[in-house]
Amino acid sequence: MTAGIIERYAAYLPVTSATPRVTLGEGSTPLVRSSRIGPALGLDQLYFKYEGLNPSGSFKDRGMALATARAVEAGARTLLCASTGNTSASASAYAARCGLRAVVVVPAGGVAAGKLAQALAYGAIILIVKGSFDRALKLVRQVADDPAVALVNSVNPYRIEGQKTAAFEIVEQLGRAPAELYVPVGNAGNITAYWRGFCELARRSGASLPALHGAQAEGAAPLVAGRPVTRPRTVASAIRIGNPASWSTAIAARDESGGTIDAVSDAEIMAAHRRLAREEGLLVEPASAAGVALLLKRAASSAIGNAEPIVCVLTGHGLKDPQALTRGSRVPRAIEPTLKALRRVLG
Ligand code: AN7
Repeated sequence: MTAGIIERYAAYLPVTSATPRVTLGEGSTPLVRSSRIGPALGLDQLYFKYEGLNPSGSFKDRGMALATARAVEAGARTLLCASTGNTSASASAYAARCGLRAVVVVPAGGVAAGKLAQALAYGAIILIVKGSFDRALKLVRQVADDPAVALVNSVNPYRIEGQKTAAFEIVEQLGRAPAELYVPVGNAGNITAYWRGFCELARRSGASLPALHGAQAEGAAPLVAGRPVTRPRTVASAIRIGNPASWSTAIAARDESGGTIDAVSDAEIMAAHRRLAREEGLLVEPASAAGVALLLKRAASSAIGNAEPIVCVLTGHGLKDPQALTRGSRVPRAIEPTLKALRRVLG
């Protein structure tokens, strides 16, 4: 049996022996060495942390396992969140697991089909609001005083604590800390959590610290602009966020690590998305390609030098957003089931 993140990392998490070991088998995701993108960039040690292989298909499951466990321990009956999709899918899954109710608040027209389907299938109550993710988050944050309702957005400190285990795993898998880590940034909980995880390891075992490079979409890049974006726009719906909750900790992660937070265009995101699928066999949703797009951009301007190993975090699975996978492709027509027709294709 695969132990979940609470069981594996209890010593480094805010849990006691009384905290339920809630798990769907999250974490323990593969660190896949690049086979073609790395060599094309002259990078020998480029890796992808494939977080899309978590139980609900995104990195959110790490923090959600812990947030759910602590909610159960505190006697909550409902998990509440605002979401661009993956948090809602994850909260819905863990709520189902524990016999809790999930109430997820999502922006109208702002969630990829697979994620909405997940929340429905897991039995969540879905509230579609006329407004952005930022409005939805502002709304749910107002329900802070009801002990029966646990808010499980990354403003919940257990989300960040659970999520930091991804940094622990990367160091275990590499046998050292990477020199650089690339991660997409939306509400900025993930970059915050990685930095906390790496810093804790450095204190505990003297591991070195990576430079963190956060990628925002050009049309939704408040941390790059230095001010909130009222109408965030990008093909990468997961990171269509204009006013990140973990703003100051993301900036601290950037500055303390000697990294960057930079914007990539939708075209760059979709080009990276395509290369991951076609050159690596790694299917991700558009937001997850943003970190790789930033790596490609920095490599093109020779900003990387010989910093290795490099890890790109692939945050969500490609099947989350089937529409994005088939953009610009033609679905093939049916052929006769004859050898002749097959040979015509094989050449
Ligand atoms: C695939 O689900 O905000 O910077 O509500 O789904 O920690 O927000 C999702 C974010 C990156 C950005 N990649 O992470 C939500 C939500 C994927 C994501 C991010 C998200 P944060």
